[in-house]
Amino acid sequence: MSKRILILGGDGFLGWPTALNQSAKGNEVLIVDNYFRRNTSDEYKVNTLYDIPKLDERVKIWKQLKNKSIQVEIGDICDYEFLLNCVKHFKPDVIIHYAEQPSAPFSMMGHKEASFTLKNNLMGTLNLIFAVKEIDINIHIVKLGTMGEYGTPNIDIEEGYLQVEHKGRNDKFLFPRQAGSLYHTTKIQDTDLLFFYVRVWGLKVTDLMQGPVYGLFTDEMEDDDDLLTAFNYDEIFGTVLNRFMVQAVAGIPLTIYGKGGQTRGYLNLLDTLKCIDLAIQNPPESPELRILNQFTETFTVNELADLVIKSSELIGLKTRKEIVTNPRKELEGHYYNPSAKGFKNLGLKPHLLTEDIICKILQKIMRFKNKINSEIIQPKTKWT
Ligand code: USQ
Repeated sequence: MSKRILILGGDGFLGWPTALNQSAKGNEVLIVDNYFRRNTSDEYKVNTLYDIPKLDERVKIWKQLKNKSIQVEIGDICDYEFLLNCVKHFKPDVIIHYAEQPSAPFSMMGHKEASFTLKNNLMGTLNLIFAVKEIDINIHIVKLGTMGEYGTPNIDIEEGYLQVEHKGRNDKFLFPRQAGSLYHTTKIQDTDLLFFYVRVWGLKVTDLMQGPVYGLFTDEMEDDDDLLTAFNYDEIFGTVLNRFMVQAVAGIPLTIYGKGGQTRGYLNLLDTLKCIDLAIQNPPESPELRILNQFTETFTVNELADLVIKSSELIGLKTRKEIVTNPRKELEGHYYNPSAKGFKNLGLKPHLLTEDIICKILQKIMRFKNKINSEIIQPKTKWT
């Protein structure tokens, strides 16, 4: 049965492909976005790999190609009346919340960026909670959290919760969290807000602890370049593997921050779409903060760089690693063993990272090689 899906932040790297994917599946989609990423990319001169048309134009192209409509509302979810009206009129079954400032480096640039990140992320989440309470408490909130909420503890990372035995007694708590940036801290605070209102009002929430996402391909974006999603490779908004692939194409050495032993859980953009769909298909039946870890495999930064170098060679590109002083404050070698059973149990069949996949993405990036701005690659934003 078709569902009504409201996507907050539907113009972004993940929001746009999610909108197309859910529309292709026959669901009714409304995108809400305030163009934060486009405006900020312009302001900080860190533009995406290629220009993308605005949403009204992109949904027209989608309609022409697939005869499916996607609705669009441009506005800021920190404006409560605006968000409330969107929820009231669209009557969603599910709200997917991507509408946050998503960059760790951005949040560490200075007071202006830190306070924006804090206000934007927490106020957006609070407004969403109140809008759901006011319109329909049964709306399923699918919230994008991050694996970075857990940090890099020296024990196995469970999915959301930890059973603790203390002085002969037992209880279940949210897994201890230790963020590595102000951005990650706001995600922890989002989780706390959601957990509080699940307990007092009975919300139904799926909080997805997602690792860094890579990729550029989804079935729905293949027919027209104007349907491609925003692709950042700069030091502020680009994530590590996407950055390495652009660096390989541009012939710039791969920027390893410090020792390169930092381990994270990664996933292909295709698997993000599948995880979101599995979350939508399997809502919590009663009030719950359900937490799922959303990644498919773990790599160190060095392992990622080696894979990119090997894959580049296969298509005649030459690149190498270069150690740069780590601009961040983080462990550069550590234990990392997170669980990811939840999505496996729901039926996720991952697209694992192979040389073949990297070559395909590299070849796509090569089409835009002359647009790469090498000025925006080296890290400038320092944690301390
Ligand atoms: N790194 C490098 N070289 C680079 C860029 C990054 O060595 O050129 C290292 C970083 O120091 C870090 C690791 O690669 O140890 C991952 O960095 P990243 O920029 O790919 O990821 P991060 O800043 O943690 O944030 C990204 C997304 C964020 C999401 C998060 C998931 O921007 O929205 O929440 O990945 S996670 O990392 O699991 O918290």
